[in-house]
Amino acid sequence: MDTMMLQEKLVEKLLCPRTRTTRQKDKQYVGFATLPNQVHRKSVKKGFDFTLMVAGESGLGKSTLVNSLFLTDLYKDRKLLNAEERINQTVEITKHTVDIEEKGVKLKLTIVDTPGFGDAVNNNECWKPITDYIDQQFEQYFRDESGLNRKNILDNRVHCCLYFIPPFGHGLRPVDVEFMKALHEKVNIIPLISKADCLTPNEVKKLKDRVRDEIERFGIKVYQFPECDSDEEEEFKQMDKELKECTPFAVIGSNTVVEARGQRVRGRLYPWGIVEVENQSHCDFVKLRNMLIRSHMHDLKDVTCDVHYENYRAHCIQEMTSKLAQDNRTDSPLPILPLPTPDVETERLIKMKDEELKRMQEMLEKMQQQMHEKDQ
Ligand SMILES: Nc1nc2c(ncn2[C@@H]2O[C@H](COP(=O)(O)OP(=O)(O)OP(=O)(O)O)[C@@H](O)[C@H]2O)c(=O)[nH]1
Ligand SMILES: [Mg+2]
Repeated sequence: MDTMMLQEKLVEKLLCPRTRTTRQKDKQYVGFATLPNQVHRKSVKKGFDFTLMVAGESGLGKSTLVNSLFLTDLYKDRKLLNAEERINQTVEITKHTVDIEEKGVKLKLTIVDTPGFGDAVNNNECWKPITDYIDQQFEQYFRDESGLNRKNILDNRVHCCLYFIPPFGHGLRPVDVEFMKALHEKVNIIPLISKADCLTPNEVKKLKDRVRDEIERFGIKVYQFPECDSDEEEEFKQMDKELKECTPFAVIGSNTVVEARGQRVRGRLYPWGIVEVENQSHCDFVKLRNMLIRSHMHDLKDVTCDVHYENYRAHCIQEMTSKLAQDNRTDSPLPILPLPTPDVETERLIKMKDEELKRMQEMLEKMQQQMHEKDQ
């Protein structure tokens, strides 16, 4: 070995004694096995977000329930309206955001509370402000996604809508059917039987059966719980089965804490006893909360993104392309004037836009082809 080589070896050893071993290791171990951890760490650091909407007739306990759901007083500044003000109340959608942290995991929860319908004499198209709101969020996302700054998009799309059914009737009313049908292509609907403390267990069962039948009969597409994998543990399978059988969840809400069995619990105090919101033999509140937060949040977000938003996007692209085709067909009566030469930056932006449009066009063609294949 000549002096040059010896010197090189010495320098390598002195400067980075661990380099060789690391390199040798790298040969057998690329390191991507840590990717799930990295993704997990990144999302934990960034936090999770979820947008939940409530809808249904006025006075069914929507605001009370969302307040009970996340153990936060969303409405501490709420001013109670007197009867006169209630009559004049206009439909106004309010958005509350709460940051919840549990064991270092952050959740940014957005609640979209919609004042209930039924206050106005004419309830025709009472779902319109709600469908418009959902569409606006899709539109905003679509704009941001097609724009140039795609990195920091604020996602305000509604991931789930809890639809409140009154406990008093004999099932769904025509307005419930119409309302849910107006929403079902746009958002994941989870129907709830509200104020379940008004019903006996037998009545709850009867009403649930009836609502389930009617949902099927009227072709309302409510959120479908995903099938449980066959290799899941028995306990998990059982829980999943119980959850599905429990729908539509019968819920009770309360913003007051009462004393029951020597403990302070969220409940409603009546002259004949106490109904506890979180007692599983009193209502399905805990099942609903677990489902939303623990087990199905990701699926609700995935369905929003992959089904509802994709439908919206495909519709938009279709409209854009047909407008483009129409514009191309109409002969321009204007004389063609020489255009000023765009600068480099403008040219770059135009090129990017063109590529984006081309990608959309290709996607649209692919979707149309898939739809065509499905129809055959
Ligand atoms: N019995 C019973 N009453 C409830 C329940 N949840 C709420 N309430 C009561 O029902 C009334 C209306 O509750 P809200 O939460 O304001 O109803 P809402 O659906 O938000 O009403 P709007 O905002 O007008 O659409 C209040 O007096 C609540 O205390 C429940 O589970 N059972
Ligand atoms: Mg309310």
